[in-house]
Amino acid sequence: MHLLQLLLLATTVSINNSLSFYSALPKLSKIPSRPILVKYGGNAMTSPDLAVKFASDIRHLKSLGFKMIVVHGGGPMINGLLKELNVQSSFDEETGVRVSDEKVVDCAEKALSSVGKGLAASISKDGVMGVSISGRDASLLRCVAKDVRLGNVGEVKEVNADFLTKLLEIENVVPIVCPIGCGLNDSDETVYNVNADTAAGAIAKAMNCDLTMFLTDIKGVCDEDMNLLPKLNKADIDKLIETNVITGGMIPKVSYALQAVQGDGVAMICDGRVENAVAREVHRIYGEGGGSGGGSDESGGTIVCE
Ligand code: X2W
Repeated sequence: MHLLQLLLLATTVSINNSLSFYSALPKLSKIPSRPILVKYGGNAMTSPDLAVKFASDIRHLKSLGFKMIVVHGGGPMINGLLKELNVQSSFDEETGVRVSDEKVVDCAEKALSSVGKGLAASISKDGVMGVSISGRDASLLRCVAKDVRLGNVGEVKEVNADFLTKLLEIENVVPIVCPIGCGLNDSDETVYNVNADTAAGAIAKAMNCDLTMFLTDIKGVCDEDMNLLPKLNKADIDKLIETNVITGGMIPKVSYALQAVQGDGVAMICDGRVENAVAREVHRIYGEGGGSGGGSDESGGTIVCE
């Protein structure tokens, strides 16, 4: 068999595999008119195979009519560039964010921009158009400094939701947002490094998302014995923080998840190491017998609601 025939065969097998995978998922009973936001963290990006499946899930859901928004991180990629360029940086113990002087922000912007362009390219197939935009474009993420001790780390004060809404109105476009922000006022020309969970929470709130998924590298929010907690509301979360069950980096994640669900939407903290996690969960939540208040034991993560 010629190389070209082999390649064609491999492509056909892979297309058929993904078609049969999606057709085996629960049938959808509704497609929300409000957007779905997926926060794709750097730690969930490490396997090329998972990354291909992530892009395929986004295309699949977009083609079904879901309004998809991706907000990406890239912490490990920023670490790599900082090391390569010999730029020193550290993480603040209290908040978990990267202390960011101008040089660090410059590296973060370069590394994140490259991650965003790569994601846009892998999503842009079969008619779907992934468009990578920085939070500085169209003043999408207007920020102030979170704390002078942290340098130019941005706290998002305003989101240009009109611009994102217009992008979503263009057929087949999936906005892919890079968490770099601009100043709150036009006179503030500071470039801000924004934690990607912070950016996702703020965008989800401003866009009134129906579902916000935080893909990470653990199975979800767990108890002391590492059992998954399938569904949590604000009162549960407050109690779990008070009793030191939810600690460290999970505290900001659950607070951004809660920020994202103001209203009747839901958020989900789930394991990005699971193949096709995005499509599986969306089909489960919007599938027959599901519903956005769902969250059964079959869940691949923790549902967070008000
Ligand atoms: C983050 C931005 C990237 C990020 C950073 O510099 O690492 C701050 O900490 P992950 O992969 O989602 O962690 N910014 C201020 O959040 O990426």
